[in-house]
Order: sequence, then structure tokens, then C-alpha cells
Amino acid sequence: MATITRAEVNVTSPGRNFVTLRLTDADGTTGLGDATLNGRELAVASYLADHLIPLLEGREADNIEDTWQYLYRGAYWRRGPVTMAAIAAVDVALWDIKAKRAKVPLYQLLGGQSRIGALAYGHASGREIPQILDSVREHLELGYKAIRIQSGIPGLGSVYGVAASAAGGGERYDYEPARRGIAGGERLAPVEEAWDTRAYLRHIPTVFEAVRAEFGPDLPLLHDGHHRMTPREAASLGKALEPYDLFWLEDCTPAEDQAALRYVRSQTTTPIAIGEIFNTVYDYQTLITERLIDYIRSAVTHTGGITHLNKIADFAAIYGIKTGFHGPTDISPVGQAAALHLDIALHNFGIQEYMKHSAATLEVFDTGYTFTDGLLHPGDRMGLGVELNDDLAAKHPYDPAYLPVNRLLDGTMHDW
Ligand code: CS2
Ligand code: MG
Repeated sequence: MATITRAEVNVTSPGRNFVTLRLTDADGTTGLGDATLNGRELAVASYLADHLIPLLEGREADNIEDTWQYLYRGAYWRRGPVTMAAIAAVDVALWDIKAKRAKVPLYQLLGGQSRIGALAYGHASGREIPQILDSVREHLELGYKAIRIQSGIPGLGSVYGVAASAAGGGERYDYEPARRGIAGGERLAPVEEAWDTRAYLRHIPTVFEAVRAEFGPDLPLLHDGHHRMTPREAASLGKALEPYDLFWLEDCTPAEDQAALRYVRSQTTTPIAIGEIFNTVYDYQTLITERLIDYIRSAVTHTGGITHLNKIADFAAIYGIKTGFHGPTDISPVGQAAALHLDIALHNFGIQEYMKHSAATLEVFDTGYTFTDGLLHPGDRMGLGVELNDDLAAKHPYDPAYLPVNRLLDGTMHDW
């Protein structure tokens, strides 16, 4: 047993912005938690620094559940991405400390090893079908055994999920960075993209037809709809994709509308994944109890940490629903490692999203996890297995940036 004696928030931007909490206990053991909320980073940094850190010093580091309940119930203002990312950072840092004190990799405290490694999916993309096929090939060469496919849409400009440059397959660092609206940093504003759902619905089945024709029926393929369809549109896409046997169709309708998936579910057998923007188990309540989804997509970082996501996963398990935790590069290596320890331990693990972080990010965050032959391995370091180098982090000051926004062709704001 040891009390928390120190808590510091680090904001760094090695290629993109990350917010990290470091807790230290009376024995000098340190733990890290990821608090990165892409495009809204400083809100979480302030929530931690101004509202949670004053409550942490002097608390018992071992009492993780009690600290979680204290911060969640104690706020009165429950849930929401800022609150839950801040609580997640505290929670994960405390698990890191506990595992380091026990001198074991964190997954040992979560039930031990349920599998030899976590199946990871990578992101293939391209503006045109030939580029997509090349991108799939690159991912296969890198060892990926499951691949998400995102495509440009005829008549539209830049589209979410499609890498802007043709950097190597598994290392598309520029994927969906929060970016400056005007080069040179004059006025900071989100880039505006244009969207046409009918063009998208016409095009996407042709992409999957081409990928299946080239790579055969076996490769697990995934696709992300980024909350842009109505239930009817989503149902029609799900049906059109049935011949291509997707591993999942993600975020087909706006995530806040749980009831929307009733119609989609009744119309198509394409597996459904949702939840990257969820914060608590209550966002999943209808979806899980009515068996409207197949995979939960939450990130440890945005869902109150390991303590809460572990409970969501157990709740899902009772209904035969599996995990597919969020893991784009806007989750820091600390958040990615936290997901991976759960992946290794949970019985109802399904798949883990994985995009390699940039070399600059991996210099600042020293990671113990590895990717071999399609599987992620947490490594045998104690705790999470990630350390933050403060000196290197200080070389990359915070760089304000926004995610893009999205408009229909007539200018109406739409979901990005
Ligand atoms: C995406 C995310 O990984 C995914 O499935 O939907 O990359 C999402 O766009 C970003 O996390 C937004 O910051
Ligand atoms: Mg997504």
C-alpha cells in the first residue's frame, strides 16, 4: 500500500497531440494514463490539472475501484468524453502502478493470458480501386491478417479514413490527423469536406467486389461508415455488402441513436460494430441487451479506463458480443497498450484496431508491445510497458488542430 504523492499532466505533439497523466506513489512507483481527446486535448488536460489532481494526492494508489467511483459519482456531472477521458487516465495510471508493484505485466492482474496474441486489423485505403488493392497488398506484406478498407468516392474530394499520402501500408501516419485549416497557421479552422451518401452507397460495394476478386474469400475485411447513414441507408449498404462477407460494418448510423440499429439489424446479417465515441456502459445498454451489435468499439482512453471497459466487456460477453477496441493513432501508445492488456486477458476478445505510431511518437513513448505475424503482443515488461520520455516530449510543444468537418453538397452540415 502506498499513497499517491505526485500527479503531472504532460501535453506533447510528436506528429500529433497527446495528453498523458503520470502518477507517482510514495514508494516512487510511477504509472501512466492516456487522456488524449483528438481536437479537444486541452479540455481534458485542464479537467485533470484543475479538478482531479487536487483530489488525488494522498489517496491510496491501490484502491482503484474506489477512486473510480469517487471521481465518477463525485463529479455529479456524469459521463461525457472529457470527464471520462480524465477518469480513464487516472484509472489506467493506477493499474500501471499496481502491476509494477506486483512486478507483473498488467494483463496478469486482469485474468492472465487467454490467447497468444491479439489479432489486429490495419487500415488499407486509396482514392481509386487500384490504389486500394496496392494498399491491401502492402498490409499483407507487413503481416496483417485482417484489413479495413476505406475508399475515395467518385466526385468527392478528400474522404475520412483515406490516407492523404502514399506512405508505406502500415505506417500511414498522416491518417486523419487533426489539421490546420489554413496552411501557415493564420486562422485555425477545421478543413471542410464534402459528402454525398448516394454516391457512397453506389461505390462501396464495387470496392469490396474488387478486393474479394483480387484477394479471395478468406481475408477478414472491415469497413467504417463514420456515422453518416440513416437506418434505411445503412440497411441497404449492409445488404449490398453481404456477398463480400465483412468481418464488420462500423458506425453505420449516428452512434448516439441506439434505436437506429434495430432497423439495420432486422434487415441485414452483415456484422455491426459501434462505440468509438461512447463513454460509458449506458451508451451500450439497448445495443447489448437487444443484441443489436456484434462488436463493442470503445477505447480504454475514452471509456473511463480499464476498470469501466472491463465491465462493459463482461456485460457484452453475456450476450455473445465481442470486443474490437478503438486503436487509431490518436490513441497514444499508453492507451494502445492499455487496450492490448485487456485484449490478451478477455475471453470475448474479437479484434484490435492497430495503426503503427510515427517514429517521432515512438521516440517520445518507449513501448514494450510488438506486432508480429498479424498479432499484437504486450511484451513482458512490468505494468503497461510504456514509458514517457519527458525531455523528448518537451521538444514537441502542443500544436492546436481540429478534425475536419463535413457538409453535404448543398452546404448542409453533416456528420464527419
Ligand atoms: C476512426 C477513427 O479508427 C477509426 O475507426 O473512426 O480514426 C476516428 O476518426 C478518429 O479516432 C477521430 O479522432
Ligand atoms: Mg471508426
